[in-house]
Amino acid sequence: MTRMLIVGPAGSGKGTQSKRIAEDLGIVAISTGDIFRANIRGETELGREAKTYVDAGDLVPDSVTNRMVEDRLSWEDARGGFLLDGYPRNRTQVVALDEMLGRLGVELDVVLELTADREELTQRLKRRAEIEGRDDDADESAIRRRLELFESETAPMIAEYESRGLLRRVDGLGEVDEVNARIMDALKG
Ligand code: B4P
Repeated sequence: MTRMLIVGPAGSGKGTQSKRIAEDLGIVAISTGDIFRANIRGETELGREAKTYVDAGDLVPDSVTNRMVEDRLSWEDARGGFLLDGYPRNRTQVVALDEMLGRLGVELDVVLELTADREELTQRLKRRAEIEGRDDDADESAIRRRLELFESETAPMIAEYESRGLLRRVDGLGEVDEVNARIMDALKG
């Protein structure tokens, strides 16, 4: 049974890799970004709440995000393990996740960080904008905002997991298969 997080800046390959890891390990991948986008497309109340933040590359307010994750983690399919993609992203969310896991009586096994340089990240997001048409990828200022927020809000939280001895850092540059092989090695180690 595995309970893990995947963290990294926008474009580092979190979404791409988390689907493959989850399939290999037989656990469910839960992406906060995917849940927001599905709700925006479905024009639900949550989607209406999240849209302006997601489009601008800002973080959706913690109260909304934390509630959504706690609900999702209570589903039956997360009992046997899970891979959280894109959550937590700041200190408040780390504290909230600790509390949620405490209530569920479980602990994290591993936090995987994917790294890549800013130039590569920006290129990947621009390429995806052409293919998938995501508003937050098409807008340069939203890309910049997401990368800045990663540095200011998310990087310090990764340091917290490192000090807990949970962090495995993997180079996200190269072909998708190559990165995946590095991840599987890091998870074995
Ligand atoms: P996310 O959905 O998490 O978006 P992201 O950071 O851009 O990562 P994503 O998973 O999509 O990209 P990936 O690196 O896999 O968040 C979107 C928004 O939702 C946030 O800005 C925020 O507004 C909101 N949000 C989400 N979580 C939140 C939270 N916890 N709190 C508050 N708000 C939250 O891949 C990028 C591209 O690179 C893909 O096109 C892929 O094909 C390509 N790629 C991947 N690996 C590659 C490789 N090895 N080589 C070449 N290209 C590769």
